[in-house]
Amino acid sequence: MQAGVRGESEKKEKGEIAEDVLKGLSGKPKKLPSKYLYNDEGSRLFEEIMDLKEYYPARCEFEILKDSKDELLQYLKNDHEVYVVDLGAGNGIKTFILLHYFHRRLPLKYLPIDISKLAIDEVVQKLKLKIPELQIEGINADYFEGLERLKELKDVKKLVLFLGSNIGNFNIREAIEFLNHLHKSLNKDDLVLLGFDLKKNPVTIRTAYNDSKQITEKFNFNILKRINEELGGNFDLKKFMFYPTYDPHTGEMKSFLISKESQSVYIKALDKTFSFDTWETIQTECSNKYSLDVIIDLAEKTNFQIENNFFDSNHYFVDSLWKVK
Ligand code: AVI
Repeated sequence: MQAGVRGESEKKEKGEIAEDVLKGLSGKPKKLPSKYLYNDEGSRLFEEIMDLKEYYPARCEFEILKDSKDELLQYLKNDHEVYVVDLGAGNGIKTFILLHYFHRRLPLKYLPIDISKLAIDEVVQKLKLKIPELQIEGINADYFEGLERLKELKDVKKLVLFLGSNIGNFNIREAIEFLNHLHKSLNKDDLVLLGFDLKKNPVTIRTAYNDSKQITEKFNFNILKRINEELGGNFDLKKFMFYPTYDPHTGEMKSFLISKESQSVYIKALDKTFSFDTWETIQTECSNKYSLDVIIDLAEKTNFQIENNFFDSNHYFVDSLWKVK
């Protein structure tokens, strides 16, 4: 058995966060990259979100993976070794469904990749206990560093998982750039399973990001806490409000932190003061919701072939299986 965690990402992130915060808070409108929501505290809060009754995507994807694991296996069963690469693995709990089913039926190696070192450490530990015979190598990296790592795996069949509608946090231009990059990191016939949240009743969507326990609010406020802790900011969290809003036409579910008064915030690491007007917004997240037409278009534009679409019983969510052309 092989188990270990590589970690380069966190050091690099320290310099990047200062640069990105400077850019994001200097822009008009103000915007912070959602990847900074996921420090250890943010990743823990995101796990709580996945257990919320309002946050349907996690439940839908569980149902899909449970019901489609055998059909998925059929696409892999003729390969003599398969690497399951889990981009943005989080706690890996959904992937366990597949690993548990696949590992007795296929020679398998599991590569979970996540920006949170804590999440990776936990997933490796948990798997060591649950499936001791599984080969696993945890990688602490962001998506693009993770894709670089894939290029090293030349002669093995890969199934890349990009689940949980993580792709929805990119806009269309970024999604195309990411998928082109992913395509270049893979070989012909490698497979990708992509989770897309679909357009549906707008109330269902908005409620998923405006939960009654206010965990999503805490999750978004964590980005300001992080700036205070890591960059010496003096954001007074009480002077901001959380405001999630869904546009059923574009499919954009956006979350904002809004300044309730005119105020200034000083960030020591940048030696800079940022002013906020009353009701000025900072966008912290955008979670895109898709139609099937857009998914088909994305696959065509990035040179993948759609092999199958696995839906949950409500057709709220789809795990779309793509093959490298
Ligand atoms: C990780 N990502 C796909 C989640 C989403 O739905 O956009 C993050 C999230 N934000 C609030 N709730 C969940």
